[in-house]
Amino acid sequence: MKMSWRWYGEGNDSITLDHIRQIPGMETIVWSLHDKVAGEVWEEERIKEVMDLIKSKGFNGDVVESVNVHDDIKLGLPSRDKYIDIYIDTIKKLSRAGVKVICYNFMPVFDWTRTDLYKELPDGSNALFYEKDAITHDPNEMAQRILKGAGKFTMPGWEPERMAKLDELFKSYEGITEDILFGNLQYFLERIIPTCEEYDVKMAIHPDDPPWPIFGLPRIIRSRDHIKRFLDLVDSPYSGLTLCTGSLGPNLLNDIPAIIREFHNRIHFAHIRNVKVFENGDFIEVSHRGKDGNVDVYEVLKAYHDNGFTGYVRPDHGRHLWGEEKDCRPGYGLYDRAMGVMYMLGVWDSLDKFKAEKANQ
Ligand code: DNO
Ligand code: MN
Repeated sequence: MKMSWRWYGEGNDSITLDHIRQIPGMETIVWSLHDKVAGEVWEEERIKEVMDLIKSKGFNGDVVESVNVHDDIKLGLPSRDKYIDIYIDTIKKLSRAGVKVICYNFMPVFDWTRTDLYKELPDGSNALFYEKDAITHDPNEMAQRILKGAGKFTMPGWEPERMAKLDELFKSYEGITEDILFGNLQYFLERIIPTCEEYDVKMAIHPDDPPWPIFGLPRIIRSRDHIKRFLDLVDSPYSGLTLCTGSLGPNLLNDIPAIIREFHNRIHFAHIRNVKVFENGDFIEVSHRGKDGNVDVYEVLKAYHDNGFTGYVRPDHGRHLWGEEKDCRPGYGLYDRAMGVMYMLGVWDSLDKFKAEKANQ
């Protein structure tokens, strides 16, 4: 596996490339042009600028998270072709700059959804929290809560301009069922995957977070069966997965190690994060240590290791520690994610050793 770190860019992240350089084992910076809204053209010079900066610090910039998909594509509107053409243009430009994997999602309206960005844990740290009952309220209220919590940072999927038009957006999704959304996703993939094959860029869809429908909106990447249905839409290795344990984890019926073992050939990017699920269905993000939550991170890593996984992996969200929430993006502080990296490397190195010892016996 290749260890990676999501970085929001110069001046847009409290963490610098110089900080990231000091985390052991770090090879890849996961980046994006975060000022671009879905459907906007990405200029070649801007791409080169970021890639040059990343390389100047000794990393590669192989993974982009995300190139966001315009709502018209998800809705299947006639204007989708124009936006798909722009998407294809971006894939070609990213390929020319050396990018290997593009992470994206197909969640209607919202990206990951939480009801509280700073819920205190018993040890005094705080983390992203999802309260099941709070979500039945007005989505506008939810959006305001998130925007307020994010402070000076704009969060992908929660852009204030989009949130201002929330009622309109919700209206346009009326009547969009799971089947229709799958159909629109298939249309998108059938148009882009030939370019991905030609330009050697792998697409990696991110699961829906949380893994169930919210506010009456369908969510289609949320279980083993949904993933299977997705992979069958376009049966090419270039149409693959970002397997996010924190997104699938809140549904305890999702056997994540089994999903990894079944679909490892199509997983290009692994997001690893732990969640603690409460009896009433609420959940909170916790440390990467398996024992701290409901995701057995050891078994997750073992499933990858047993299958010789060589893709990219990153710590996903982390808790906010030692007061860092005052100046970091929600879920994207330095300390907990850095400890998560060390936990994962520790498990991985041990698995390597066990394997070597076994081979020598
Ligand atoms: C949380 C994050 C997501 C992810 C997007 C990809 O799990 O990994 O916000 O970046 O859904 O498009
Ligand atoms: Mn994720």
